[in-house]
Amino acid sequence: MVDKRSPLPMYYQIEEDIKIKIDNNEYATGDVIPSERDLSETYDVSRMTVRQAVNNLVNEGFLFRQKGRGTFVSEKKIEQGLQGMTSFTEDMKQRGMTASNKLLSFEKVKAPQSIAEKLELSEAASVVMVQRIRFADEQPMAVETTYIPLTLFPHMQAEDIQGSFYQYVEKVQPYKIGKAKQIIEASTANEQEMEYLQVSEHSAVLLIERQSRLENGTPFEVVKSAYRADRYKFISDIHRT
Ligand code: 16G
Repeated sequence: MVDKRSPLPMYYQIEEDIKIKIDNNEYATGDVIPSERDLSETYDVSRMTVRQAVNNLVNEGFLFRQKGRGTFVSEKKIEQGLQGMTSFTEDMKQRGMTASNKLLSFEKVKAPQSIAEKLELSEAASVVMVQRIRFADEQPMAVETTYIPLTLFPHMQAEDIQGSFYQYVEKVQPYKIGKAKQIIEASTANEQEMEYLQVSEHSAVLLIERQSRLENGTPFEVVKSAYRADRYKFISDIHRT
């Protein structure tokens, strides 16, 4: 509940209270939340204050509005740990969801300069460039462009990356995957991402670049992914050293 004597602003307390109700399923995914008028009566505040709280929750992706119908509870975001170097397929399996992919392109091309540098290849070297939409339970979550050195996987075919690439690397080749560097940036979906991720204009996406190495230190992929920010949040444990 909210405390009128608290120094915390009322809109903020209402926001937190609604978040708790979403967390404990009092407001379940897909439910319509009470109207502004009802909420202003419940919390005994002005409609302006309620609107501010609800607007913030809409902007943060906890709620969404539908014209003429009301304000609804969004699906909970997928919480993705940043510790282990897992694959998309493994991440989904661990959550009891089914991963699937739509292969948009599979091409053998000359490595773009920035990619060649990250893969520690000479400029004339060829890479396999793969673009995939990644789905969780048939909902698009991310669109990924993967660059793979052809020298490491000279026989790679489109079918090999139809499923899990990491499985192909570890079981089929087999190589041992070692470690990666990952960079996360905020952005808004471009036209292609809007189409592939089925999100509207100005939707937030998380751009992630992963540069991965085999256990022996050889770079084996550079992956540029755009994850839906309304469906994903990334979590890490940190220690004060
Ligand atoms: C994840 C990785 C990506 C990797 C892929 C392999 C991030 C940000 N990216 O999507 O770098 O290539 O998993 O998944 O986590 P797969 O084995 O299911 O194809």
